[in-house]
Amino acid sequence: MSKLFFVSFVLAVFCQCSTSSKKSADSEIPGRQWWKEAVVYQIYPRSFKDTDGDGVGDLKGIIEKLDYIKSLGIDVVWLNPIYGSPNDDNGYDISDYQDIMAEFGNMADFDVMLQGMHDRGIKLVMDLVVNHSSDEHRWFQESRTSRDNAYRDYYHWWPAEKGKPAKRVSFFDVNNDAWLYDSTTNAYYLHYFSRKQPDLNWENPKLREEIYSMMRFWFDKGIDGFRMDVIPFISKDTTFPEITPEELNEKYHGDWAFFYGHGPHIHDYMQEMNREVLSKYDIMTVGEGAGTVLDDALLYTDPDRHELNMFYHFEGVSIGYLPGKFKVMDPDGYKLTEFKDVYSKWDSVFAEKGWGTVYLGNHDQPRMVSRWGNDAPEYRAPSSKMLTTFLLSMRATPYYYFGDELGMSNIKFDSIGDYKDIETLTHYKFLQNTGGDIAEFIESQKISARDNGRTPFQWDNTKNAGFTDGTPWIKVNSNYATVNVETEEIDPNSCLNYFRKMVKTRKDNPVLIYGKYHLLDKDNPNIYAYTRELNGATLLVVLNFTDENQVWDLPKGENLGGVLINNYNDLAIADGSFKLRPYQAIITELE
Ligand code: TEU
Repeated sequence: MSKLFFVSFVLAVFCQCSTSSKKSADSEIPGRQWWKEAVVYQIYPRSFKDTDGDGVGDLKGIIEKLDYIKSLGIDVVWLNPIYGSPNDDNGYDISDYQDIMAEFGNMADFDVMLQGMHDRGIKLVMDLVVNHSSDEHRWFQESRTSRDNAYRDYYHWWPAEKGKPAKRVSFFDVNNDAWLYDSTTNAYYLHYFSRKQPDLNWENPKLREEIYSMMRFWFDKGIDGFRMDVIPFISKDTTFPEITPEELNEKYHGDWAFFYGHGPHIHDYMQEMNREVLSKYDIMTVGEGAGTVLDDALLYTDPDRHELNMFYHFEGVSIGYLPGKFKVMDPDGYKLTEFKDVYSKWDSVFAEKGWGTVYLGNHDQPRMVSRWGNDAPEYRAPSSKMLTTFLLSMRATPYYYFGDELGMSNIKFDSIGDYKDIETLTHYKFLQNTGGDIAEFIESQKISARDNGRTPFQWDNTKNAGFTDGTPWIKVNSNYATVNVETEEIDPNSCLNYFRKMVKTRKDNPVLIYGKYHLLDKDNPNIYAYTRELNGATLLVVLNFTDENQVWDLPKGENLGGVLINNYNDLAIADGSFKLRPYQAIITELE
């Protein structure tokens, strides 16, 4: 930028206070639903707050922190699985769907927690994990005893006398093999995930009825919805045909998840579940759209099809990894143009029907600031706030991951010994067994490993970040000395207080929820800019995704109105251009 241009800047100073745009009257918005207007806050209970000193978070810990959760302004809590489980995959291996995991507490604690949320106007969404159960579930224990057991057909068995079953890959197996031989009945059973997560057989109507009755049990207790784990995977062609590598490449992008996500009866099951259970309650549903593509979006979410309210795609979180490698980042990072393209495409698919979701972090992802922003000390806070601005200004229900409101970042373990996650541990063993590149793997996991998002929540700067008096089940990030609730509460410029402001800004401005999204300056590799427009009110969102100052020209003929939010205390505008600081994010009115 020329010196001349620099000096010609007029520095306009705006406070970070948010105003609301006047023009969009709520009554004029068609298709309103509470779950479209909700901000969902995801809590990984294992790492939230421990009250009994065993180093594992618990339901009493959530109860203790309900006022904190309320203070964020969020509407819905999504809890990862809290059911009976031997924890091979941290609760995604369920041994009793109608009980509470002993480490987390008991059903009385659950009832108090649910009531406490409802008393505060917060809704609770639970995790529904029904593609598989634990091998310690009573059904599987029965199923494996004999070929004529009443529960045999609750799972997928392949009799060994028919030879080896056709190849299926597992995501969490040291051999990547989804079939495991069981000598008791001389048969193989199917497990897309770990050996301790056998896949349930949805072809069996008795199994489906068991699941529906379990869902009714939780709805009758008063929960407000389900997030449905790998729900597209539940339907399988139970003849288990061979899939050739060519077929996998041509039809399924060379990725088994896309094959698993396109079973023959998936929409029959979704519609049956809706008819039998979901339609009878005022609840919300969101499917984890593993293995789905853009064309599937409306099949699941078009209200006329009576399936789900929302589902979330994986296209966004897959950007920037090298093809053919397991979650290894491109050394050049990700391309913002690709990022914009993906989120714009997933906005447009819901332009007329259905409704989207947006997320940058969850328990399967690294911390959003490390993956999508910049966790260097000087940029951690501004880039966290910038990403928060993005998530809460899109036309989609935001799913916001606990700890991101503090700007928590990746722990970046140096040693495999620090990891707890079955995904990392099995992949490491697989590489060891097959002579893979271990050093590359350890380095790449510092960016992409799931455990980065699972470290304990940082409450204060006392021992273990105030998470536990015992030994935490996984190490605490050492940056807890400064990145924690207590410190951020009293700092008006903290990530925490910015998150609260941004939630309020979204609530105060229905245009940020329902307004039409329009991408600007599509090819700009540094700036993500878009407008949101509803009933004559237009807001402009401008996000600097780089660690450098950027100049961005206002669209011709547009006049700026008030600034709703800004992640810096000042904003430079001159001669029709913004001069944005590193990771600066602003939302202004356009008049
Ligand atoms: O994740 C499903 C899924 O697709 C994962 O394999 C995901 O792609 C991977 O974690 C990314 O690294 C769900 C749950 O969210 C996950 O925690 C479980 O481990 C998995 O299902 C099995 O239940």
